[in-house]
Amino acid sequence: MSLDQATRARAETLREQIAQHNYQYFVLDDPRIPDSEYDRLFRELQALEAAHPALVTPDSPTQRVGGTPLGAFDEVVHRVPMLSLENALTADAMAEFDRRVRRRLDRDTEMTYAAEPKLDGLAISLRYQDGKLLQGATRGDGTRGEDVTQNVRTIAAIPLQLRGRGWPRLLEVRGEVFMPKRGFEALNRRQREQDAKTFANPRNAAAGSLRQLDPKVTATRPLMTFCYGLGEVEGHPMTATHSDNMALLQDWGLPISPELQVLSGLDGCLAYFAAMGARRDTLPYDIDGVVFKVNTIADQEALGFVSRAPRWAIAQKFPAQEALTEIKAVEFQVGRTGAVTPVARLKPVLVGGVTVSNATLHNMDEVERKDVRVGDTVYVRRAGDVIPEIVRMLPERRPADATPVVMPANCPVCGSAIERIESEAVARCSGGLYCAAQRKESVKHFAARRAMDIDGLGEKLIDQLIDQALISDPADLFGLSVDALAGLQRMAQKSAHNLVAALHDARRTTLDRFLFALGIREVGEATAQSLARQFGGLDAIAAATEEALQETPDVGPIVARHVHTFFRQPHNQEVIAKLRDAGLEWAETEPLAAAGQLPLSGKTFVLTGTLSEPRTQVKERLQALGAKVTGSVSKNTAYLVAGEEAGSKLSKAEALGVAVLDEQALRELLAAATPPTD
Ligand code: 9MJ
Repeated sequence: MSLDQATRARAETLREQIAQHNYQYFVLDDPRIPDSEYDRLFRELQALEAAHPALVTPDSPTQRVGGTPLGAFDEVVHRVPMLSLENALTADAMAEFDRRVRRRLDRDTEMTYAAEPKLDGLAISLRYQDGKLLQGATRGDGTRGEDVTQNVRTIAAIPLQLRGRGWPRLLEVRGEVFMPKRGFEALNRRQREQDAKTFANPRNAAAGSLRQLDPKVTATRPLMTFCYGLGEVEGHPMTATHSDNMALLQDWGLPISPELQVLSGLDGCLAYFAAMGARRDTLPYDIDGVVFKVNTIADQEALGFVSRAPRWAIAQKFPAQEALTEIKAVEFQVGRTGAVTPVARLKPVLVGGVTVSNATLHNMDEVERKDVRVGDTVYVRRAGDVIPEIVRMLPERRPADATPVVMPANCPVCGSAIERIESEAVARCSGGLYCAAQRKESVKHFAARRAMDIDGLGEKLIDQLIDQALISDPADLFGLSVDALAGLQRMAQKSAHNLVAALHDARRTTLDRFLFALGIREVGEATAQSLARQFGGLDAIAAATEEALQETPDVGPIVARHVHTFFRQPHNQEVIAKLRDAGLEWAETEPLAAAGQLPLSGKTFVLTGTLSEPRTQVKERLQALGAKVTGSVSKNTAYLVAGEEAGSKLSKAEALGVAVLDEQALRELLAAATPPTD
C-alpha cells in the first residue's frame, strides 16, 4: 500500500469510528468512550484532512460547520405537507378521539397506538438522498418552510450519512429540534456573561438557534433532535407500522424518542399519559404533552386527514402551568432577615391542577419591571415546588382604577422603618428581633429539620407562641412547660408532653447545626460546617476578626462581615448565653486554622493550560484544603498544575525546579489531602 492509500484508509477508519461513537452517544444514549478519546479521534482526522485537503468529503464529521453566513434563507416547498396535530385537553377528549378513530375504521376491538412525549421545539424536515443528508428545512406554514441545511448539519445528533443499508433512494424524515434543559441553562449563563440576550425558554432558544443565518453560531448551541415521522419516501417501501418505521430509522442512525411505546386502547393511552406527567420534571428536556398515533400505516391511510391535521394522531396536552387571574391586593411579608417581599393576593385560579391564591412579586424592582398594579389581570405560573409567581400583566385589561404598588415606609408588622440599601434589590425592616415577624421566622428556622430538628414544633404553633408572648426568642423554647403548651390551640396534653421531651432531646447537638440554626445571614449549612471545622468552637468563631473568618474555605468578605456583625450584637450574645444556660451542648474540636492544620496550608499552587474542569472549580477545591492559588510561578510555588497545551509557566516551573502535576497527579494529591467526610 502506498502512503497515500494508507492515509486515505486511516481517514476512512476515523470517519467510521466517529460516526459509530456519535450513534452510540446520541441514538443509543450509550457512549462507549470518554469525551477526551472522541476528541482525540476528531483531532486526528482534522489534522489528516488539513495535511491532505483532497481527503475531505462533504459528509466528513469535520465538515459540519461549513459555508458562509447567509443573507436570508431560501424557501423550501414541502411536497408532502408538514401536518400539525389536533389537541386533546382532557381524558374525555382522548376518549372521543379513540371513539372517532374506531367508528371511521368500523372497528370494535381496541386500537394499537404508538405514544411518545410531545417535544416543545421546532418541527424539521430532513431529506436524505442515497443515504446522504441533502436538505434540512423548517416547517414554516406546513407547505413552505425555510432551507436551514447549513444549520441542521451542525447538530451532532443528525447523521450526515445514514448507517447500514437498505434505505430508500429518497428518504424524508420529520422530527423536532429542541434544546435540552441543561444546555438551555448553560446557554443562558453564557449569554448573560457576555451581556448578550437571554432566552425565555428552551423552545425560543431552539428556534432562535436554528434560524441563525451564520451556521457557526448554530454550531455553538446545544441542539438535539428526535425523529417522529416520515415525509416523502421513494425507491423502497417502509414497514407496515409506525413503530417499526421508527425502529428502522434508529437502525439507520437517526435519533428517535427513547420513550416510544406501543399501547393498547384508550386505557393504555391514559396510563401512559399519567406516567409521563409524573416523570415530566425529571426528563432532560421540556415536553408539553404526549402524542398518540394509530400504529398501523394502512389504518393511518384509511383515516387520512382534515385540513392541516391527520385524523390518526392526537396530542394530549398537560394542563397549562400558567393561568390568567386578577391581583386583588398586594401585601408585604417580612422574612427572618427582615427582607420585605411584595406578595400578590389573587383571585383564586387553577394552575396545573392546583389552586393558587398568592404569588410572589420578589421585590420592588420586579414590580416596576413587570409594571403590575392592584386590579391588573396577570399570568401566574407554577413550576414544581417553587412559590407561584406573576409572569406578566395584560395592559389591555388594566381597569381605570388600578392602583400602583407602593413599598410602605414602615414594617407592616412592627412599625419600624423599612430601609433599602442602594445596591440591593431587597428592602428590609430595621426592627431586628423587635419585629414579631422576624422573631417568628427566626424561631421557625431554628426549629427546622435541617437546623435543631425539633419534632412537633410547627409554624402555626410558633406563631401562637410569639403572638401570646410565651416566647420571644429561640432560647425561651427550652423554658416552656407542659402546662403552658397545653393551653394552646390544637395542643393536647400528650402533644405538649412530646414537645417538651423533643426540646429536651434537641439540646444535644453539633456545632455546625447550632451555627446554622442561629440564622446568621448568608450562613447556610455548608458555610456552617466550614466554620465549625475551621474554628472548632463557638467562642473562637464569635471572637474571630473579619480577616480570620475569611481564612475559612467558602467564606468571602460579605459572609465574614455578617458573621462578625452577628456576634457583636448584644441581643444575639444574650440569646446565645441563654441557650447555653438552657443546657445546649455540642462537642468542640481543635481549630484547624489556628494550628495551620489544613492539609495544604502554606502551599502555593499555580494552574496553567487547559484542564478538563473549570479552573475556578479546581482553585476552590485547593483553597478549601488550605492552599493558596496564585497566577505566576516563583520559587515559592509548591506545585504547578499543568493541563494540556501548557506554555511559558511550564517552562518557568521546570527552570526553577518547581514540582509539576498533570491532572491525574493532581487528582491523587487532592484525594490524599481531602479529610474523610463524616
Ligand atoms: C412532537 N412535537 O413531539 C409529532 N411530535 O406527528 C411528535 N410531533 C407529529 N409527533 C405528526 N412526537 C405531526 C406532528
